[in-house]
Amino acid sequence: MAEIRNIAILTGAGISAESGLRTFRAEDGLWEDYPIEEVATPQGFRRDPDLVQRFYDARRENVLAAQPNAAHAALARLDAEWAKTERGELLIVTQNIDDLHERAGASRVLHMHGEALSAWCTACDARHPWAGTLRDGPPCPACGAAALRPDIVWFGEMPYQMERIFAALARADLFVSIGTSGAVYPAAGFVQQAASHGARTLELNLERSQGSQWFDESRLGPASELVPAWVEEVLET
Ligand code: BJW
Repeated sequence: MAEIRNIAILTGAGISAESGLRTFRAEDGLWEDYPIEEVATPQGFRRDPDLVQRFYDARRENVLAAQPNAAHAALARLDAEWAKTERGELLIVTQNIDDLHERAGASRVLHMHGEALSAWCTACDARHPWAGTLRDGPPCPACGAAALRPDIVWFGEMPYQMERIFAALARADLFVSIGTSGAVYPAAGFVQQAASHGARTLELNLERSQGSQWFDESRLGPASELVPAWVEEVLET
């Protein structure tokens, strides 16, 4: 195996499933109860802000009640060990809006689809840490306007920090995708981006994702088992 220096990791809802947070596209997934176009688009928010605020108020509560699992802990360990050895860069790009990577102790985490525990003021553009509800229209702590929305990237909106992500993918020797279905772009295209720059690509998932054919290797099983085993392997190289 070629020497691994730079690692880019993409995580999705599957890594938090064993922490009790629902995924989106499973038979019992979130989109079964809440149509995507109603709760995860700017048009849906304009049509029925109360429904969307209630949906994310409930998601925020679930996030606060959840605890990191063994997969989050293993990635946090890898993050810390990789920094200590100074072998190269590491970035965890998560599509998840929960803060379980951070609570497990990871520090190099980028939330490309936003964060449940953040509110964004559409009047003054300020962002605020937010643990409470938004459905009652609280004032923005910066400008006072009742214009706070969840700090979430909905369909048709630009995911956060794409330049930083593409730079990390271009430098990666190893790209690992964990617990994501590969149904949503641009994240679904990261495997091809990384491979086009020469990275080895690995997916860790309960079942094959939609883009499984693009990976050099797929390992199937629960993240709480696959991720700690893979981290152990990488740290031994
Ligand atoms: C386990 C497990 C266990 C379970 N262990 N594994 C036509 C073609 C191509 C693209 C488009 C198109 N029409 C529109 C688009 C673009 C659109 C898009 O991709 N649409 C698709 C539906 C086709 N994308 C966008 O609009 C994005 N913006 C954009 O593209 O801007 C333009 C741009 C241009 C150029 C460069 C960059 C940008 C924005 C997407 C926003 C997504 N937002 C959401 C909701 C907000 C967050 C929230 O509420 O939480 O983000 S949608 C939802 O899906 C959420 C997730 O982050 C995202 C991905 O889901 P994920 O994580 O993969 O979950 P699941 O449920 O799908 O899969 C779980 C997986 O885990 C499964 O595989 C299980 O097997 C596995 N699993 N238990 C291991 N224990």
